[in-house]
Amino acid sequence: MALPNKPLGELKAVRDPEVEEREVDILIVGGGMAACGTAFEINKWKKDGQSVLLVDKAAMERSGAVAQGLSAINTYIGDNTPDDYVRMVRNDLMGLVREDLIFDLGNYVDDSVHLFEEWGLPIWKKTDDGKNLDGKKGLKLGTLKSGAKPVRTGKWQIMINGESYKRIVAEAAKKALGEDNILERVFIVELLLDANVPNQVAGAVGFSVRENKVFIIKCKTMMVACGGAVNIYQPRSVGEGKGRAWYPVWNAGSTYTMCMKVGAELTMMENRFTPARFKDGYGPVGAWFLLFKAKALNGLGENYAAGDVAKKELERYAPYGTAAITPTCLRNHLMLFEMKEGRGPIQMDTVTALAELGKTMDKKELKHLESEAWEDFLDMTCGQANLWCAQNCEPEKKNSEIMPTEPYLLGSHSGCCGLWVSGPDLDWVPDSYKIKARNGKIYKQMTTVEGLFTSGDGVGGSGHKFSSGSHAEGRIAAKQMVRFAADFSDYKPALKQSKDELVDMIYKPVRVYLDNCEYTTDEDINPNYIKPNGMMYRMMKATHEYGAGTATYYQTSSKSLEVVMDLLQTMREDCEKMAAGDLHELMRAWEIYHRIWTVEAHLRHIQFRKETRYPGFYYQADFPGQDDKNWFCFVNSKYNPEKAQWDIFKKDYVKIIP
Ligand code: SFD
Ligand code: AMP
Repeated sequence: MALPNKPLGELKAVRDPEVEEREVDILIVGGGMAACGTAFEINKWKKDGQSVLLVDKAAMERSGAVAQGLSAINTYIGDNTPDDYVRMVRNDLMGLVREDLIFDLGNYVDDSVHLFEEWGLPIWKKTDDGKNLDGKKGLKLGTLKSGAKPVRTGKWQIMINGESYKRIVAEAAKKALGEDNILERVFIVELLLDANVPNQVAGAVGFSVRENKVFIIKCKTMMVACGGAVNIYQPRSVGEGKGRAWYPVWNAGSTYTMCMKVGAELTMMENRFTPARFKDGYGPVGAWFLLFKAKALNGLGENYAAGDVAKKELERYAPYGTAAITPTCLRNHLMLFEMKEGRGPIQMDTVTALAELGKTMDKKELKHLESEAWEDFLDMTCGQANLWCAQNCEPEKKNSEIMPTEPYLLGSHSGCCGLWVSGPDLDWVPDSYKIKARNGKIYKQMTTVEGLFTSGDGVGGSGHKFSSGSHAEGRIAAKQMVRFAADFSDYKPALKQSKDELVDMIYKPVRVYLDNCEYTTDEDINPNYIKPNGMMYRMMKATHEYGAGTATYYQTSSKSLEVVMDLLQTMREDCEKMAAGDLHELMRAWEIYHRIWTVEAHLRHIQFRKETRYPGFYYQADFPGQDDKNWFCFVNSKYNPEKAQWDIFKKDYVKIIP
């Protein structure tokens, strides 16, 4: 259960925290879309006596990427087919995806959307004469499940009134799992392997950000769904706006770092998402491009994406570039091309789009259309609406600038980095996509570490799941974990580390602080330690300048990668000297630690893949262009926790859907 909000100021950390030890059958780490899916589903399948615990670093009602709400559900199959869904994702991600995972998800995702509607999420509906009805008006046409038609923006996306989306989904999850089986405001720091059974996950350790307490939790099986990685690169925002980013600032790569540190195989960590967004406010562009049919204009007022220069540029990346829908990275590439040629900045032509739509509308409908434009931001990125106000921007009168943001790592949106997981145990799934546990059985979405599952942003090679797909994946994992815990009901988790060793590890930054803080007059500056804030600046500066950040128009080179790798190595060593005076700072310390490991994995993968697979997301100066002959394959990596060594290698891609 959530602890009440703290009084003013952060709670000072003490040298020796309380320790709470727990043991459950199934542990869910994270409380976002995927984890809510698991929490909702698991009770239906759970065997008698099986216990479940969910741990979220924040409060589930507003944690994770959907915290602010969303204005669209980007994956709803509806009248489309799962085969076609695979083709769309494959093309958008330049040919290399796990088709087994995507096809499987395509069969389940709509059920989650139907549940959201049943729980009270307003989904816009289309009338027979082609009008859009939102909110309560939309409800009158019935539910999607009963046959009502959604308002499609693109082929896959549907519009919602989603300011309270996360609250609705979290409420159902909490109700199903029971408040007593949920720990909020507990940050998980590390996963723990079993002392006796090789390569079996046995638990996790973390701490409360509301009281001086360490939690040591043993389990038979676990799902880690802590979202993607944000703020691993210097954001474009500066000063007091720095807390603003596109993806959720509190997702710090915990999924990737914690799983890789126990030896789980990663895949496609070179992939990143650099979204084109409304400049400075990070407002989404999807509704503008797809629903309002707006065009992007270059600095000369030209619709550059429809011009000959763009056509020629896209032909270089055939067959993806020449497909009916240009992949997301190549849409960015065209934008960057214009900017580098001196034809920036790029504008979203909101004025023409609204004027065109308004031609067939009466005054009242037009007013409603304008409010929809505002609501698109207010539902999910309200800072962008504030910025419009601050800039006296009325979208029907003034266009707004768009530009690619800093890079993010994620596996559920328009990116596909993450963990290598088992495909479903079906005859059409290649053996190389199946991971067998020690009993010879296959558990879908299990990583290469036994008993360790992931979903949402954690699953690699299968982007474009978005909020609905992440929830559905969480539900799939729930059934698999129940099976795993039942099949291994005799297994008794045993930890390698003692209670004291784990507390020493988690509270080390606090003790470094307490031992040294009185040495200087300003506690942030000290020869014996570095604060997490300082470490954040160090990391961001290094990745920004050498790791294909915005500083270099997303370009890196072999030499730059060598430099950044060296810098990151030193940072990892210096993390031993991080200091935290209060619980918030302790969380910051562990977040930056997770970020450094995650971004190192990202850059190691870029370094290994000697081509530029995703122009517009990043460029390798010494290896421009795609090299299908040598690199039409996955890149996977594995960290060996015993030897502290990385292994990075190619893995075959198998085309399943013609
Ligand atoms: O406009 C720890 N997303 C969109 N999805 C859609 O369907 N439609 C949209 O409109 C989407 N757009 C969008 C989206 C996200 C954001 C931020 C914006 C716009 C501005 C994407 C989805 O939101 C996303 O795909 C899913 O939420 C991914 O789900 P999941 O479960 O993989 O991640 P999460 O929801 O962020 O949850 C993470 C959880 O982990 C917790 N956590 N807990 C314990 N210990 C730790 N160490 C932890 N670290 C993290 C978090 O608190 C959270 O609960 S649009 O761009 O297209
Ligand atoms: P975004 O707001 O950019 O996150 O986009 C939301 C959804 O719309 C995602 O499924 C995108 O892939 C899709 N999308 C955004 N812009 C375009 C575009 N110009 N063409 C096709 N699909 C788009």
